[in-house]
Amino acid sequence: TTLNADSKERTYIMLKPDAVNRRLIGEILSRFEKRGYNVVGLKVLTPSRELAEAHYAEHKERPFFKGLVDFLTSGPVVAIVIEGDNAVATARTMIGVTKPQASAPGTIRGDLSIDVGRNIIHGSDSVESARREIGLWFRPVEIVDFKPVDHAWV
Ligand code: FUP
Repeated sequence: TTLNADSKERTYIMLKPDAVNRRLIGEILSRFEKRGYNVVGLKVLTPSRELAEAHYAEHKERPFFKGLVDFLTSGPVVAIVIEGDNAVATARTMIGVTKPQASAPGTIRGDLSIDVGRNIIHGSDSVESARREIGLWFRPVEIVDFKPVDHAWV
């Protein structure tokens, strides 16, 4: 696996309660690791309503907002910070599009989901959103400064 030691771009990835319930954590995390990204933040939590609403604030006037927040707060999620070259855009490509049935096979949603309301994963849509979302879900001390080493012993 190639390690991109130079780029420190970060994105916020979240495995939603359906992914956790379906025991897809390892399957999904492994795709990012195998692609060459570093996991620099990782935790399991059941989000508060306040946190879920803040995360999806841009959708607060949409008809699906309450259902979306009900769903996100229904059980544990996995909050993840992924770091590496072009992390935001590449993660979005790996995830697929919002509607799983329009997501190509080979993408995470396209391989593992069929329902827009249960689309298993979130990924930040821009570097600016990533900064905001990482700040919402993580304290600075919960994110590591990961420097890939030369490979004599790993
Ligand atoms: P994405 O960036 O692909 O996660 O999509 P959006 O930010 O547009 O939507 C966030 C979440 O709202 C989706 F993951 C699922 C939910 N949603 C619906 O339930 N119905 C819709 O029509 C659109 C989004």
